[in-house]
Amino acid sequence: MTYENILAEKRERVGLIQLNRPKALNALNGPLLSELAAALQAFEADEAIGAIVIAGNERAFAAGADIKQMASASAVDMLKGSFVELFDAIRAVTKPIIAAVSGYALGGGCELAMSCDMIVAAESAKFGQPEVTIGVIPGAGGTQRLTHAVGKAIAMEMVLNNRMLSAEEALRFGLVNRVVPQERYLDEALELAAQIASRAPLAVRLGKEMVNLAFELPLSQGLDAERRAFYFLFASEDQKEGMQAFIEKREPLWKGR
Ligand code: DAK
Repeated sequence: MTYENILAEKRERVGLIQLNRPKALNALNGPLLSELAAALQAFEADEAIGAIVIAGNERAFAAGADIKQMASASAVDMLKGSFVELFDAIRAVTKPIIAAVSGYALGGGCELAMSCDMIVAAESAKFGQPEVTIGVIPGAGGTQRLTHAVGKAIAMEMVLNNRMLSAEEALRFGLVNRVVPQERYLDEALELAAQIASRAPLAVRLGKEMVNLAFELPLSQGLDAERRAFYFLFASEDQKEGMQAFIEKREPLWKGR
């Protein structure tokens, strides 16, 4: 499939999606959001893909929703728009998604990064929720996921007063996994994704699902769900293969079954 606002390619078992509206700092307009959702769905359906990387460019991961498109929108336009479609699509992806962030990740761009499973940040990365400066609040997780990640004090400053976090601050507050030299951010994200894609696919899938459940369920229910998922993996061929390979001192050959 060819796209106009993103680039999508396969790098062995990793699906790489690059937002590609550089002149608008990758502002998330309707067509870009729809293409991103379609590319994610395509990689999710592709058995050869084990993990996905979403990146922008050096100057911007994404500077948020396209304000020029949004300025005259009605509440119903927003409700029916592609933003909701994209974030629903992301939630449906069972494969790990890594955001590779350089430059601005603002508003919906920060929310997009936070809706991924991990974030690799370049030294230049800047995270912020500036919606209050244009008369709204975050609408795609910027008050919720952000607060889970950085805690109430910093989230309040970001949401109420447009405090931006540098890459180092984002690391210190637990928003990102690692900060790497500028020229390495995409390669680091791709290498991390390739490593994860080389693990047992069903275990990776259930591991992601269970970590995400920790944000939804009380501890006792989360622990029960985890235990059931653990038992379930003993019904997989990959559990037999993984343990046998360990005993035989060889690399496992995963089937995803
Ligand atoms: N939208 C549209 N165009 C944008 C943009 C944006 N968010 N950000 C930048 N651009 C465009 C600029 O207009 C400019 O275009 P031209 O004027 O050259 O045509 C070009 O990108 C370069 O930007 P600047 O000239 O402003 O570059 P600077 O280096 O001076 O400044 C900046 C960079 C990132 C600080 C600045 O561009 C900026 O403040 N941008 C806006 C950041 C922002 O407020 N983002 C939050 C948007 S609100 C939803 C859920 C969530 C959302 C929507 C819906 N639903 C559940 C339905 C999300 C909302 C948001 O994200």
